[in-house]
Amino acid sequence: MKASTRRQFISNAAITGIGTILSTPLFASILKHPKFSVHKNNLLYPKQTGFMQTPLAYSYSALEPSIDAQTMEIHYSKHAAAYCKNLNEAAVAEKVDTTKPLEEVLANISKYSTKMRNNGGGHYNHELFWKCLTPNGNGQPKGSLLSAIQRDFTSFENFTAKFDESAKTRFGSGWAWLIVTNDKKLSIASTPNQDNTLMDIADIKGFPLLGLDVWEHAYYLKHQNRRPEYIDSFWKVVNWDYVQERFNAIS
Ligand code: MN3
Repeated sequence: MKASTRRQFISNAAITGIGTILSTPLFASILKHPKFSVHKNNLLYPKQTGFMQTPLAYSYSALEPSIDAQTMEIHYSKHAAAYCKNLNEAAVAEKVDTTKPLEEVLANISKYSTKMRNNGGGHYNHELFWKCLTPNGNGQPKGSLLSAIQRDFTSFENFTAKFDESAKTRFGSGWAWLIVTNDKKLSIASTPNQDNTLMDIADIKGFPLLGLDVWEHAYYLKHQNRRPEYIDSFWKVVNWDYVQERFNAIS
């Protein structure tokens, strides 16, 4: 087989593989939705400059006293920046088209390197996390999201209790998630390291609406070993409007 033909064959095979996973209703609806296209969602932007960090919509100190300024600054400008840099290196090495949604890579992450898994997940998770936070958190979801939470967890209090449990019991480093599963139910999941529920290797799969970073780097300066205290603080700064926006995109 000529090199150019082989390249085309490999390329076609890759597209077919992506197509199989993305043909599930959940992923198909996410990727088609204009809010989640690369250029409009402001989550992964802009075209032809790779995967970039979105500027924070608030200052480092804006989430005080729930999350302190020094933690936010180090978390955003060091930890998350490193995931972004390493993701872009992996994207070059593994010939990822960075004009396409990162969700496509994550949905096929078993085909990529560990570096891609750790940093593709790390970048996506943190970009999501910053948007899930706001200094103007009002503590409660509303409308269709609240209805869905009440439908699937009986009450908002039951939901937060289950989410708290998931976040507290994640051993070591990882994330707690509120997700929409393929059968359009809300569910809670937890993933280790920088994995997330979009990944084909995840135990529980679904589209993440809300994520909480429970790595110690996210809370140790202020809350030290008191992860439950950090989780309580998190609820005071959740951006329910953004969570609702993500829910709308796949409802
Ligand atoms: Mn983090």
